[in-house]
Amino acid sequence: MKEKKRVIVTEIHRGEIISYLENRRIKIKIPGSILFKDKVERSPVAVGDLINIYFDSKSKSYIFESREERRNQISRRDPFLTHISQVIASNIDFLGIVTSLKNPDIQWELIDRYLITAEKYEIPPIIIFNKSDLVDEDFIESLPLKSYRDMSVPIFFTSAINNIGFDDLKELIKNSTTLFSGTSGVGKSTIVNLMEPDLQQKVGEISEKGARGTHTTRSTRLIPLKIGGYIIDSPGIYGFGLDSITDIDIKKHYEEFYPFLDGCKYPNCSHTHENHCGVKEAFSQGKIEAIRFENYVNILTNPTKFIHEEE
Ligand SMILES: Nc1nc2c(ncn2[C@@H]2O[C@H](COP(=O)(O)OP(=O)(O)OP(=O)(O)O)[C@@H](O)[C@H]2O)c(=O)[nH]1
Ligand SMILES: [Mg+2]
Ligand SMILES: [Zn+2]
Repeated sequence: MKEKKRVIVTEIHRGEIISYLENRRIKIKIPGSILFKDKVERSPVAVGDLINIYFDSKSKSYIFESREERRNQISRRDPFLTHISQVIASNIDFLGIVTSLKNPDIQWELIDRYLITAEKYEIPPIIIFNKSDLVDEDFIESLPLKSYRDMSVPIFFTSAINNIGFDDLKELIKNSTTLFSGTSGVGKSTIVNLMEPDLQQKVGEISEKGARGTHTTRSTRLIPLKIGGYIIDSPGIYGFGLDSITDIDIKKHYEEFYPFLDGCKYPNCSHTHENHCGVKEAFSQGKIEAIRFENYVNILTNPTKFIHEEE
C-alpha cells in the first residue's frame, strides 16, 4: 500500500520539487504527463502549494501525486510570450512589493501592476522601499505616496545593509506567508537573510557602471521564519504582464479618480482619448498625482506587456 504524505512545496528545480519531511530536505519527482498537460499554464505546481506525495520503493524516490486546491495565487504574463501565464507563488497572506529607492530607481508602474493584481486576487499588499541609506529625508518626503496611503497599503522604508526599519514589518508578517517580489537588485534576498541570518541566501553584487541587479536569485524559495510563518524569496522579474485582469479591475484600483467621474461625458470613459473627461481635467489641474495617472494610462493601454526599464 502506498503511504501518502502531504507536504508544502519550497522550491522547484528542473521539474523536481523540493520540500521538507520531518525536517529533512527531500526531492520529489513530477511525472512528465502532469508537467506538460496544460501548456498555457506554465505552473501546474508552484512554490507554496500543498501537495500529496508517496514513496516509491522500487525507484526509492518520492513521487508527486496530486495538488491541493490553492487558496490563492499570484501570477503574471510573460511579457514576451503573453499567452503564457506563470504562477509566482500560491497560498500567500501578503504580497511584499520590494523596490529600492535608488540603484535601481523606483519602478512606479510595476508597483501599480502588483497592486492591481493583489487587489484582484484579494491578497493584502505591502510596499517595501529598500536602500533608504542611499537617499535623504527630503527625497522620501517628496515621494508621491498619498494614494497608496489613502488605500491603507502598509509602506515600509528599510535599509537592509544597516538593519533599519524592520521591526514593524516583522511584527506584521510574523506567522504569515509573505511573497517578496520585485525587479533584480532591489535587495529581496538581503532582507530575507537579515530576517533569517542562519540561511545566507546568495546576494548579488551591483556592478559599478550600471546600477542594475544581476539576477542573483535563480529560483523561488519558501523559507520558514523563526518568528513564525514563511517568506518566499523570488528571482527579480524583468517584466510584469497582467494576468486575467480586465479594464474594470484596472479602473477600480484608481480610487482617487472616483470623485472626478461625474465630469466624464461618457459613462464608460477610458480617461485617455475622450473629450470632456473629468479625470483628465483633474490630472491637468494637479488634483491627481501625475505618476498615478501616467501608470493608469500605460497599464490600460498595454496590460499584458511591460518590460521594466533597465538603467
Ligand atoms: N545600499 C544598500 N544596498 C543594499 C541594500 N539591500 C541590498 N543591497 C545591495 O543590493 C544588491 C542586490 O541585493 P540582493 O539582495 O541580491 O537583491 P535581490 O532583490 O535579491 O536581487 P535578485 O535576486 O537578482 O532578484 C547587493 O549588492 C546588496 O548588498 C540596502 O538597504 N542598501
Ligand atoms: Mg535575490
Ligand atoms: Zn474620463
